[in-house]
Amino acid sequence: MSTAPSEDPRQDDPRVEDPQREAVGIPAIVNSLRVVGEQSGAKRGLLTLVSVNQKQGFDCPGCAWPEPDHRHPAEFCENGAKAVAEESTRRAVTREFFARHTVADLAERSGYWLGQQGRLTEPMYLADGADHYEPIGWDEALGLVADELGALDSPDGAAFYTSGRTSNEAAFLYQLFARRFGTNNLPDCSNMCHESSGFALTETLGIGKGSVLLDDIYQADLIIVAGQNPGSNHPRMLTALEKAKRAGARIMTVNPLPEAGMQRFKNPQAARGLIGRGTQLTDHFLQIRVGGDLALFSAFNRLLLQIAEQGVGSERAGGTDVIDRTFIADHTHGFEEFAERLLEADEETFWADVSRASGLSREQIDEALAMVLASKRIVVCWAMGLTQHKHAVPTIREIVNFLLLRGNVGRPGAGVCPVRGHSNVQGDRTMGIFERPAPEFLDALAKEFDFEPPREPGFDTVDTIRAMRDGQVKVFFAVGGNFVSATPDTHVTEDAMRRCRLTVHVSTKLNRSHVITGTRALILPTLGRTDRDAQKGGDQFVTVEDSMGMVHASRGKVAPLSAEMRSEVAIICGLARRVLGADDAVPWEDFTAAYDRIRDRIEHVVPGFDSFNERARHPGGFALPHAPRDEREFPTATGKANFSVNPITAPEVPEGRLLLQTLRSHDQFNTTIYGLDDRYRGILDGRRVVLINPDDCAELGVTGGQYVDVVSEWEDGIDRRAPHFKVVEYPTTRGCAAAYYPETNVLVPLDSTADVSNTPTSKSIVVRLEPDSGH
Ligand SMILES: Nc1nc2c(c(=O)[nH]1)N[C@H]1C(S)=C(S)[C@@H](COP(=O)(O)OP(=O)(O)OC[C@H]3O[C@@H](n4cnc5c(=O)[nH]c(N)nc54)[C@H](O)[C@@H]3O)O[C@H]1N2
Ligand SMILES: Nc1nc2c(c(=O)[nH]1)N[C@H]1C(S)=C(S)[C@@H](COP(=O)(O)OP(=O)(O)OC[C@H]3O[C@@H](n4cnc5c(=O)[nH]c(N)nc54)[C@H](O)[C@@H]3O)O[C@H]1N2
Ligand SMILES: [Mo]
Repeated sequence: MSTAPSEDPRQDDPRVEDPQREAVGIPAIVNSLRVVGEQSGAKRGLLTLVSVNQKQGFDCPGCAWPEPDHRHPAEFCENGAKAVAEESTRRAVTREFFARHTVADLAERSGYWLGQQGRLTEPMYLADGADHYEPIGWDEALGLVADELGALDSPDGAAFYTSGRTSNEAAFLYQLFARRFGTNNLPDCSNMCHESSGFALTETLGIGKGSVLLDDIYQADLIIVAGQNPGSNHPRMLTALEKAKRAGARIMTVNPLPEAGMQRFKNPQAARGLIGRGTQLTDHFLQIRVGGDLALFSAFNRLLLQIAEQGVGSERAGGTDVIDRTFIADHTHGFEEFAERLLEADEETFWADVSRASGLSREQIDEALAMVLASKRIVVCWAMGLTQHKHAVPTIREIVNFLLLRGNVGRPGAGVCPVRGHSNVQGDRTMGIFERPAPEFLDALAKEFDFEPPREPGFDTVDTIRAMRDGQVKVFFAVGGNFVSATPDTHVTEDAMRRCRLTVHVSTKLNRSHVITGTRALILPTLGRTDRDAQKGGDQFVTVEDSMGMVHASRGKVAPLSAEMRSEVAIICGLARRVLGADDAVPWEDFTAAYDRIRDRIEHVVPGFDSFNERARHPGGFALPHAPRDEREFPTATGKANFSVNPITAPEVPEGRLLLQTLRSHDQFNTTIYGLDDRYRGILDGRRVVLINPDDCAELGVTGGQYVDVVSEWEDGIDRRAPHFKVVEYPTTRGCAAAYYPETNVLVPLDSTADVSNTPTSKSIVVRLEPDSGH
């Protein structure tokens, strides 16, 4: 196996082939078995794989796509298999490993190499001025964190980060601990991910989550997949889309890239997928400009309003009313203002704006609209292609307008479907991991645990980086994740981390955040989703919530690699006791002994968790209530679903520049690199590529195969440079480019964030190309 051993960009030399036109099928199966065999050994690997997503098994640690009710014996995908293999690996990072490698040496290695070293197996400590991490006992380690936290002037001098693999039980206790300690500084990966969806949906529908269940996907007439690459990032979604198509749905895909997964799908769980031609998924592909979705949905909405104005019976309306006036009158607010403002501009100005922002022709949009008009039940799915822009929140609000116009919320086969990333990122938020908690949540927490939680909003991810940079936050504590590699402006963030007095990571695998440290640092090894979790009260299970609000149990099966690894719950409870003292009234030890006791408390605090312990044991779990979906009730400020006014805007790109989006390859899970291939896009054996339209290459005077530096431009006038990227001539939209994250995070300015949600604009960065600087 080739492992690029160092951070040195010059060692990366990818090969380029033609992109593929279909996804999954036999190559994916072969690839998953290979990866699992390499990491875990054939037997442990297979034992693990057969338990993934089974009703008595563990939740796949990969993405948040839900499990169908009738499970296939192999309810996992190639990338789920890789996620499982990464976690259940037999490779171990031991004290000898840390004795062999200085921290400076590890900081020179690639993230890929670090991850490949295996599971972390005992607590390690980096003392002030030391070159090496050294073993430390759990008591001493937790005592050290307690001392540093105790020495802060204010609880707000600490930040407690969460990544989305944390279980509901651990997340609930973690936020309880942070708030009893006295801060709402609970940044999480959501801040960089679906925060824009959360804000837009809360404001318009009253709940920041999706409004569809899997059955709605199966019953839809039209599914619009915008800004998402499910073939790599939510592969089991392709099975659901295939099932929907077989039931008569049509699929519209909106993306600057023709992603293989959305073209032809060969279902690995069905014989026809192995030997047949597979299923053509996309019926209509809108190859949009990066950042053009607000313009596209505004165009749909204006056309719908115009047809509606022409009246029932007009030819284009097909004899029926194209908007659902009863639904609008009974359930929504703000329709008149929305309609008036959208119809305000004259035709010419409006369509010029749409064309400039979206790059789409009027014909393409009309063709798409015909599909909309032909569909009674519409679901819109989206992911990072929509959320990581300056105007992400208005874009998603406009999608809500689009669905509300035809009453496509709160009835079968229709609704909003933000497709979440990490397997429990949605659950963590439900459990109160949020820097801006709702007052009702804090009230319930206060009552249950008899204390006064802080009410001031805390720092989100971007504000945490600023606060570390400015010396306000001095202790950084993370449950999961890889903060320095996932966040923007890598050099700024790394300097900010180095300014901390103490950085602590509760982690399964080694990553860059362990080697870019504060004055002192700790690595605390934890059990993952696949590991058996034995406590005083016997083997424990945890629960997670998927992207559709289904909560279910997850039971680890694999014997942990070392007795020194502790569960997240045990670590958080141990820390809470040390920090809050022997007198603290919360029974932290009891919680560790039996997680049922945590679930009893969650039931008292979080709505929708009645009889939690009983229902968590139901095979398949239970659905959380969702008032808009279940009752067409909208718990917003107006008590109705809110239409909103979202003037068209799109990123401005000066002459000779490109608009860069940073995305995932097929062989990674966020900052965890599984391998160096992006099979569907035809990129092999390397990652430093920049995909550019051949016509743009010609105009910019570069050719495929040539190496360039990518330099971003931002209003602060600082040039941020990502050196040594191979140009790949690729069928992306004119004026746009694409390259992988995290290599390109150096290009994303810390201050370039989405309005309202403060999410870094990882999908729209203005860049220029310069000759390869060779370093
Ligand atoms: N195997 C695997 N699974 C994963 C992950 C992983 O890294 N690996 N990550 C998990 C996480 S945390 C998340 S959040 C999800 C991410 O899932 P995705 O959002 O699918 O991930 P990205 O690779 O960021 O892909 C963004 C997609 O949006 C498109 N796009 C970019 N800009 C625009 C735009 O302006 N408009 C439109 N319409 N499209 C655009 C890109 O071309 C690409 O197809 O996946 C989760 N699942
Ligand atoms: N430029 C750019 N930047 C981005 C994005 C982008 O599209 N472009 N996407 C953003 C998105 S959507 C997200 S969600 C973030 C992701 O940000 P993070 O969630 O911070 O990053 P991950 O890479 O998912 O974290 C991986 C690490 O988590 C640890 N880990 C894995 N499983 C477990 C577990 O069960 N328990 C514990 N305690 N630790 C575990 C391992 O040590 C592993 O190294 O990145 C964001 N950053
Ligand atoms: Mo994410």
